Amino acid sequence: MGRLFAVSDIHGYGRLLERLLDRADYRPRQDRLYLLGDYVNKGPDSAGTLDIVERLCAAGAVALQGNNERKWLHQVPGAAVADEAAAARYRRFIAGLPLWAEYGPYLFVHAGLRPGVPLSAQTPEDLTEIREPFHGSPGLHGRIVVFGHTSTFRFGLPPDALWQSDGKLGIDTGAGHGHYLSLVELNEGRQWLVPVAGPADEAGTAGGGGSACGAGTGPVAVRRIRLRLQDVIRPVQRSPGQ
Ligand SMILES: [Mn+2]
Repeated sequence: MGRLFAVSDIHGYGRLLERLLDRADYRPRQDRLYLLGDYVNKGPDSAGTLDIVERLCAAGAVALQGNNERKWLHQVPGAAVADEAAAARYRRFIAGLPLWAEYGPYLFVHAGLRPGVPLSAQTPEDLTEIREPFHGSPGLHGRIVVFGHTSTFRFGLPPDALWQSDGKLGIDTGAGHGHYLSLVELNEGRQWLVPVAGPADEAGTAGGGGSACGAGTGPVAVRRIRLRLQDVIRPVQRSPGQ
């Protein structure tokens, strides 16, 4: 059986994502990879990161829209792309990305869910921007919502830690705020993380060269993580049709 990976809030550090996938020995034919949005803005190379995300999707990964991609649907920052043709191409790619995805008991989404509202009735703003009342809401029966958008340091945790609560797993370790980019493997419970080099560059740079694409000199760390998901997963495995 392949492994199940998730990553969120890459924010222009596509090169760091490639380093993490390489260190984790990600194999697109056997493994599953969910990218939870916010590929662009804040970091060094938004366009180059979208190129990487597009390649990963072509090889089988699933990428969701984040709120920063939705900003690009309205206006692509001129400094981030080579020309209007490139901007149009990125907008088309972003427009084709889903707002959520599910696999087994896992529901992947950029920001979270509005409590009490069926998935089909959630608005794009709910799914890509919500913080509270999602974080404090009771878990969905038999589901684990894997999300980003709110960096875990905002929950009072060390910036490299994942956030876990009732049926929820927050995996944004703050690359967009000068902290860490994390790749999480959900079956065995493992986290690959790398510090982003220096403070974020708000403007972003045109893609193509790649040398500024978050090359990062920091070491990649890997750690076992104890995911408190077993009690949530078990009811799903017993129910028919899953
Ligand atoms: Mn976001």
